[in-house]
Amino acid sequence: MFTKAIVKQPCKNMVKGITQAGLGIPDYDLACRQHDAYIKALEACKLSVTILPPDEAYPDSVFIEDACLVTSGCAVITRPGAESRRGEIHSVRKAMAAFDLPIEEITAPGTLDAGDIMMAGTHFYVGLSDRTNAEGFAQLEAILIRYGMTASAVPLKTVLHLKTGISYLENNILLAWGEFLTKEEFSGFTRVGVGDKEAYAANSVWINNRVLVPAGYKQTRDMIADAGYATLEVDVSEFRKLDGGLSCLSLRF
Ligand code: CIR
Repeated sequence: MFTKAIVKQPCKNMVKGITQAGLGIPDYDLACRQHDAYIKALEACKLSVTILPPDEAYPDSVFIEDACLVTSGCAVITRPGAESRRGEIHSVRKAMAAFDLPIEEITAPGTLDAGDIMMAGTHFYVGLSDRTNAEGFAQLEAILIRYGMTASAVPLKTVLHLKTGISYLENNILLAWGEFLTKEEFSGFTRVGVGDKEAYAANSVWINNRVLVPAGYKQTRDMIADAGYATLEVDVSEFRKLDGGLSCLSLRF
């Protein structure tokens, strides 16, 4: 179970964030309202939410998940793969210091975006992507082993981040789209398959037996409900315009 979350408010410069979505420029005011509703959804899942102020120096900093992996044994400050995002780690490191967890760090030449990391119990699947390199993975694995956890690398083909296409819903259930429907390393899980039209909803978030699902993806929401979960829809259309999903908007621990 999770008890806490950390989020970072969107900054006006989010309109200059990195994107390949081709869905247009996000509406900042609407993004702020959606972010407020996202925080309420986390609170509805019984999380106590720490809200960090916006930082205009980093257009993508609202996607706080990429800057830190929080586990039960330690927090790992990452080294984001995109140059423009490297400095996002400073405010996250400062915020993490308020919690009672040892803080570890990924160093050069390693790169790691925590959106590439999927936690399944004490095992962590790590996507090797344009943002996360083999050195970043090796450093993370060495850290996790010291805390009694394990990791394995998953080379990615089509997605930005591992969790763009796959989410662990606990109870051995995976929500999976595209390349993740057939990958051998996930064959031991029950896979709930997301169709191409709803690919964005493959990034849904399990929190304390509820699952946050992006608004507007009815088929996926119904499949998650059929798997036995209470679902909570959250509209994140403005963050989707920057290739960001539901999980990217918070650290949960
Ligand atoms: C980026 O390209 O880095 C941001 N515009 C989106 C990051 C999304 N984060 C995630 O999937 N974990």
